[in-house]
Amino acid sequence: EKRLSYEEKLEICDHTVAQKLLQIALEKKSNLIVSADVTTTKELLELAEKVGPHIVALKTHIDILLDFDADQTILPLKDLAQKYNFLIMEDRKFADIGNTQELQFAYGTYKISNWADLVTAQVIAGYESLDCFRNVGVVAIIGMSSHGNLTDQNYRDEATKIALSHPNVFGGVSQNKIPNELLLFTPGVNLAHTGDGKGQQYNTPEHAFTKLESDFIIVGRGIYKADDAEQSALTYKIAGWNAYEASL
Ligand code: UP6
Repeated sequence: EKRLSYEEKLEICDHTVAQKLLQIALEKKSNLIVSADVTTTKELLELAEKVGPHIVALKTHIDILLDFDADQTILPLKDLAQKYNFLIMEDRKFADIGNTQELQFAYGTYKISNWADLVTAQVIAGYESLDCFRNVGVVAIIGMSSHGNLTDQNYRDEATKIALSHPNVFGGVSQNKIPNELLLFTPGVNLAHTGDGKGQQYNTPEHAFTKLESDFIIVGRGIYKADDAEQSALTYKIAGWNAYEASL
């Protein structure tokens, strides 16, 4: 299979969230998603303000915030998303039966269904566990970046079948190629390090686009830990876009 451009992906990925991400990518000439793994609302909003112009989506782990408050956290974040034209991707990695996921998605402190444009979900609980994510786009966890993970080829093949067949799913997180009908999101990207001493394994944007034919890179510490997060976001944005163009 030939590596498809974002324009070509627009023709075959018809989920509305996939369409939005691809359109933003083309408008901003960016395939960068920043992982905002910070623990206060202030840091989250400051980061979003700095990197907003350069990204297609901001990825959150909303449950690591010490001071989450729907009005103080989500309303200003939504404003920034609109101002800078990016989507909000909650990296919840749901991994339970459908009924429990439905509750985790819409209830509790975070009420993710009220604000996330897309969420990540494991597919370990099977096809029907994904039925509850109706008003959102799902990125299925197909393969993980960490050392010693259990997502071997057989697991990934079975996970890919679920991702391809479920109408709520439009993409996958993986460190391997996935079919063209899905958008591929690749975390574990860092230009300065090969690991974090805690199992994370890093590759370069070139690896993601050329070897994996990825569509979007996800960068956390490479950007939010940098002295100048905005400059670093720009560096990864340019590296990601150049690597994408070189891979065509
Ligand atoms: N993430 C991975 N690997 C996966 C799936 N998700 O690293 O296989 C997520 C992590 C983190 C981000 O939960 O939020 O991507 C990577 O951050 P980093 O760039 O700081 O390592």
